[in-house]
Amino acid sequence: MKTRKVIIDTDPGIDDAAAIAVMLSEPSLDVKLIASVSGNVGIEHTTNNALKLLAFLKKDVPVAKGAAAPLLRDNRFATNAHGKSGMGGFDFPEPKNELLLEENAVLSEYRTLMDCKEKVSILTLGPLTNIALLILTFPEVKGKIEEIIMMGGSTERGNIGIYGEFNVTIDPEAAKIVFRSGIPITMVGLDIGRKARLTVGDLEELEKGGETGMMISSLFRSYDGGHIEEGVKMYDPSAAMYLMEPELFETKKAFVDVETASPITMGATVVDFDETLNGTKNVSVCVDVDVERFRRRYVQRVAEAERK
Ligand SMILES: [Ca+2]
Repeated sequence: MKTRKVIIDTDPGIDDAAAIAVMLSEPSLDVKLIASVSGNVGIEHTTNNALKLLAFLKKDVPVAKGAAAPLLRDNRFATNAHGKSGMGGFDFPEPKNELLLEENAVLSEYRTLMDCKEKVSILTLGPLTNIALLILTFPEVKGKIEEIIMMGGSTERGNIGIYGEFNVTIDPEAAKIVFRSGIPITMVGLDIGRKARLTVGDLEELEKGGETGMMISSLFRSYDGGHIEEGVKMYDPSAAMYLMEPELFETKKAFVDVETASPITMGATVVDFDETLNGTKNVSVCVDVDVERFRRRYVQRVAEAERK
């Protein structure tokens, strides 16, 4: 079977866990590395959460610890949505510490990219600090990256500012470096995750499917203070699903850049579909998702994960 090589750069995080769980059971994917980054919670927690999740899923993927803070700015955590440790709401087994590499995320990503014969796709589920450092430190990796699929940004409004989405706004300079890198990028933004919602009925389906479904449902039931009546917004899982089933999504090319100066629109992704700013179209932007099929496929994938 053809395997597509993938690096996941992530700040687990409840929805990160829900994304990673379905990716590690997808037979066409070969996840070579999970790199942690500071974001939803601090770097010790995000790294530990990745190791706990792998212990729970019984999967052996190397984990590399990444950046402890954004390039220029102070950390701002999302403990209101994800809890103090980032993955509260479920009792995970002890972290699988033997999977933690000695080298940091930037070096580990570099080595993984250079050691693979084929190009590698990178899925980013957190701030882009590691990826910015990677492409500045080792520009030769650009030719080894198939594409970057990013949960980040928004074509509409934000969740940490009026227009600022969390992952981009936490480290806007890093995001700007990545958007300007010339590497093919697909942006799965906040507006897609807000549309692709699981219902309470879907969570009940997940619970019937087995332990992985129970874990994901428990996390989501504690997510964002537990407000699930309007559905669970699937931010990181949308980016993961795009990687595995792009046909569920509609994309449109645009010039995308990041606001890094204005205090009132800090971190806003400026998504120019119409060449107003005369920028080169550098990003394939997700503009729609087939919500019914997305929900069905996600729930199916979690049930399948149980058997792998
Ligand atoms: Ca995340």
